[in-house]
Amino acid sequence: MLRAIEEKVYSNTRISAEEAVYLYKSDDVFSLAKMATHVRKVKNSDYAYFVANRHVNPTNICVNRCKFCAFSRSKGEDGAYELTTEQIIKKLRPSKGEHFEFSEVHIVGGLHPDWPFQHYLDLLAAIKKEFPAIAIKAFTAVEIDYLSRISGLSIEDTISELKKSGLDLMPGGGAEIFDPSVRNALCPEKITGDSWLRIMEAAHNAGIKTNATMLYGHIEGIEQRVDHLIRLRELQDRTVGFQAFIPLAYHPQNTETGGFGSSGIDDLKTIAISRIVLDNFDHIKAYWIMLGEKVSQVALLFGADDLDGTVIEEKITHSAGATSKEGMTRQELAGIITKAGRTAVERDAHYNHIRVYGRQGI
Ligand code: V47
Ligand code: SF4
Repeated sequence: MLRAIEEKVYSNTRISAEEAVYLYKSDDVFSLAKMATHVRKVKNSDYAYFVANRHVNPTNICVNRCKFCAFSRSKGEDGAYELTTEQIIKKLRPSKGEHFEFSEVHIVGGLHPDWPFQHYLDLLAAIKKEFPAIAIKAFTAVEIDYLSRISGLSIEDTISELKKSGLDLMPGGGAEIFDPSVRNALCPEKITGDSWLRIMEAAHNAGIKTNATMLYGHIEGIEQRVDHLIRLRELQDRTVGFQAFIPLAYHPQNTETGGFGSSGIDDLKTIAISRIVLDNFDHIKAYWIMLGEKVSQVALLFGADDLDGTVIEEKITHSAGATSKEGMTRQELAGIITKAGRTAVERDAHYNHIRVYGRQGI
């Protein structure tokens, strides 16, 4: 079967779900890396991207309390927090003597029981007013569904109001695993996989590009991962609205789900199989926060073309035991990309090139 799959991949032909399952079950990671590298090269040459971004989580108070999430708290619980709009704005201002400008702010948070829809609109408008050049990538499909329920607006009108206030892009979180049996066991309060896909389709139709994710390494099986990828591929065929796919390596510490998390081999296989299956996605991100710097570097040889960004402050994975740093400088990111043999490119939120680095990472 491997020969038949290789023939398809090297002639830029789509592989089936059964073939993707076969690749997952194979130990031939070298053939996998070679195939994924072929796809990556056709799409992105030797470029490997990063973005000067900052993550902000306005609150960890969440009515959903997913069992794999160590970040969320209930209202009044120890460790629960809420940031004001002013506190968020302050995080985006360069510190004294610094000329650091972010291209992108990534905003996701818990589903707060009391904040009205207007609070979110005001937050977007305040950021846009002070930082018109920063692209706002905010709110997962799960948050959009929640905002639609608290505002009483349709999904389409909710997205349209957020866009009018400054929303540029949406991140890919909340997808987890679409399969209902896994989803019900992990996060019974969360919107279904079908709803997640429907909301992304609405965002794409409104001209908002989004990302897509898959949380792997918990209780799911290989078939359920592949089903997840195929459903993303089908939606992308219709909308071409996804920018990047980001496999999210589950971190088990302090979670109700527990377990051990993924292995390095599983991380690399998942990157490579995503690259091969998602032939209609331009970018596959190796999110260095979750994979660590070294696995992310190797992931660049397994089909990834993007490491995400400077991030600065990361709470979701670090609450669950991540041992990576919380942020990296542009120079550090360019350095690890260059040392992996790729051409480092600082991009903006829309993948326009800002700076192409030389072979020394400078
Ligand atoms: O939606 C929650 C996941 C997501 C855990 O779009 C966990 O550019 C691992 O979506 N272990 C948020 N993951 C992160 C996310 C993301 C990150 C970077 C870039 C982009 C992008 C999106 O993190 C959540 C959930 O799926 N998550 N708990 C955990 N214990
Ligand atoms: Fe809430 Fe998101 Fe954590 Fe689920 S993953 S509990 S929706 S913050």
